[in-house]
This record gives sequence, structure tokens and C-alpha cells, in this order.
Amino acid sequence: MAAEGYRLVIGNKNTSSWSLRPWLALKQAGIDFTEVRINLRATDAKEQILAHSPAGKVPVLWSGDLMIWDSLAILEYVAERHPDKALWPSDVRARAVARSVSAEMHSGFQPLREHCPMKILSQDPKPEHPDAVVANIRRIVELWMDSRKRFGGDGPFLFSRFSIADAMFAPVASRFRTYVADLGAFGDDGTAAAYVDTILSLPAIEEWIRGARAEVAG
Ligand SMILES: N[C@@H](CCC(=O)N[C@@H](CS)C(=O)NCC(=O)O)C(=O)O
Repeated sequence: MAAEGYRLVIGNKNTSSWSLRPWLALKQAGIDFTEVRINLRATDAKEQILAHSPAGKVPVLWSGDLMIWDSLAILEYVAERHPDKALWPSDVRARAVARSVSAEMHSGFQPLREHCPMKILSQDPKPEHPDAVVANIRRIVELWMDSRKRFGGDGPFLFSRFSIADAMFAPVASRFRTYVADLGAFGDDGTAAAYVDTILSLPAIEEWIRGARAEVAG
């Protein structure tokens, strides 16, 4: 597929949670792409993004001359173009649930996103969270435990092997590491904490974190 060439336009690695999702899926699948970074703090950041997408948001994927915007649309496109990479589970029931949890992440958890923005380089455990954030954390812990129990099989991921669902939740694993001292206080039986470790110790995530450090060091 490298023939056409992919260019993935992303924001700052410390904070751009939506950028991390397709970046991680491409890395995990071993698909080549060129990274185009935009410093979202730059005064002309909006113009730079608009030069790629009239939607004015990153991530954006260029596939040759085709522009795809929005994280989930990019992930779907990549999954369709590379069926051999099995970015969705092959079993129809697992795939339906993987799509459900991914869509729930894409359209929900506003309080968590607002109060606990991704800062992948920071440690800032909160002694308390607002009720709406607590409800979000509990729901995600429940989702992860349910997916792992029903579809986790022998693998360490939500649906056994790495899928788009894991890409969608990777920034949440980062937020939990930053802000949540003990997932057990939110109903976790250990599954969610282990899943956070799995995601954050992926070599691709370590690479992303190195990139974030380099950006912050400027
Ligand atoms: N629903 C979009 C959300 C994208 C989004 O909010 N991106 C943020 C960065 S993480 C952005 O582009 N912010 C810059 C701006 O709004 O000017 C997606 O899934 O891709």
C-alpha cells in the first residue's frame, strides 16, 4: 500500500489524544506512513490544520490525493485497505462489540475528556473526581472487563489481538495512568489496571512518549 503513500497529520504528542489513535493503529499494523506534525499551540495552528482539512481538526490522513478526516473514519479506511492486518476482530459478534465500544468512546465520555485531558508525560493523581467523571471511569472499567472476559481469549487486548478498539482506548489508558491512583476504587478487579499496563508498555506507545518528550524539550 506504500505505493500511494500515507501522510498522517497529527497534533502534539503529549496532548493530542485523537492523533494517537490512528498513529498507534498504523504502527501496530506495521503500515508505513509519513508523520506531519502540527504544534497545536502555534499561533497559526488553525491555518496549518485548515491547509489539510476544512474540518479544522487533526488527525487527517492523506492517502495519495484522498483526504480522510476524523480518527474513526481514518481507522475504518485503514482497516478496509489492509484486511490482512485484521484491525477489527474476525468474528462477527466480537466485531460488533468492538465497533460498539469504539463508537461509545468516539461519541462519549465528555466529562472525562474535559476534566482529565491527555498529558501522557504527566503524573497528577486526583484525590477526588467529579461525579460525572467517576461515572465515566466506572463505565470504561466495566467495558474493558466485559470485553476482556468475553473476547480477550489468550491475548492481552480487549478482543485478544490488537484492534481498533484498543487504538480508541489508548488515550484513556494514558489518562488513567496520569489521573487515577487506583482503578480498584472504580470497580476494577485488576483487569483494567493490567490492560493499562499492556497498552502503555507497547513499543509503539514508548515511541510516541519519546516523541512527546522531544517535542516538550523543544
Ligand atoms: N472527532 C474528531 C476530534 C478531533 C479533535 O478534536 N482534534 C483536536 C486535537 S486532539 C484538534 O484538532 N484541536 C485543534 C482545534 O480544534 O483547533 C476525531 O475523532 O478526529
